[in-house]
Amino acid sequence: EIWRFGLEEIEGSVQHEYGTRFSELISQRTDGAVEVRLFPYGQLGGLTDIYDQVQSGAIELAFGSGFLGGTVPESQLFSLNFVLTEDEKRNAELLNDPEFRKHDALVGAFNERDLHPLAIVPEGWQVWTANKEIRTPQDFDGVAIRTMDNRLLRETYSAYGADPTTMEYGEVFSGLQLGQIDANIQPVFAHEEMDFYQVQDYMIFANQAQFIATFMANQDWYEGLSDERKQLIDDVVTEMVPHIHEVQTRLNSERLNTITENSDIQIIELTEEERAAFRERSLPVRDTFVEMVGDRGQTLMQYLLDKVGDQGSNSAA
Ligand code: 6CS
Repeated sequence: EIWRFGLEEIEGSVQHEYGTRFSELISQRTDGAVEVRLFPYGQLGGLTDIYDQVQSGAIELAFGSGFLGGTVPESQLFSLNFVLTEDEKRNAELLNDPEFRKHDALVGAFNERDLHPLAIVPEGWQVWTANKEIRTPQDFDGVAIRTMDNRLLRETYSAYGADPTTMEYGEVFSGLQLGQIDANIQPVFAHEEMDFYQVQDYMIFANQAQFIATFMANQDWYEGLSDERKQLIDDVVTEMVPHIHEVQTRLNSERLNTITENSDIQIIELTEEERAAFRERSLPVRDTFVEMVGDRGQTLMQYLLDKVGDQGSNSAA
């Protein structure tokens, strides 16, 4: 039995580490009866090709992140800025608490598109790079920043004062190099492994959001699994929450070292006051999110805001 698993990232990435570990655990616990076969980014076409293939059942499993907004609009929840806490581990636990992960609104949103969500995987802070210093929304004026393809991200970066533009992941390096775009948003490991940092001058930590992907299955395939297999997947994804948190924090910090050793990129960390200016501009985008996706999205966003409560970014400013 083969389970095909489409990744949005290349070998060595957080998603690849996740897939590798998932595959080992599934193989061990089925005594080799199940082989999970990984398809790193590029092998199945572009990002939306991966989602099309898991929706149609051509592959059983896949990751979906920013570009998934076109397929499952509610998943743009994971693109919202300043909603979760500044504690990455806590966010990972919150998102994978069965109360959220198995929430009717989340499962319903994916099921409506022939998908089933299995786990929510934060991959590190979304870090900006640019060819100029960015500390304020005014600094973003006239900056063409590449975002993943969803309206929520475009609205967010417009609110920040930038000119958002969408581009396929595999085209970002040449886009930056040719000057079609001036700025980019990625977790640190991706800035490194895709060589983006080599064509950017500044790296800006605003801790405005984590990069969050959903590990998902084809719905018919998932529903056709035996209870035993479903339980196995549930056990494995649950065990992997602390594991992948450890992996992503280690990868991101190692890759930051690589970046600073191999380039003279300037690292900027925004102060609380500087962050607050962006946070304030992000708040109306929550309403846009609800207008765009309706009740299920609102329920899920409100669930997270309630859980985060006073300790969250929600009330930090
Ligand atoms: O920016 C992107 O399009 C991609 N970046 C990462 C780190 N993962 C997948 C995503 O599609």
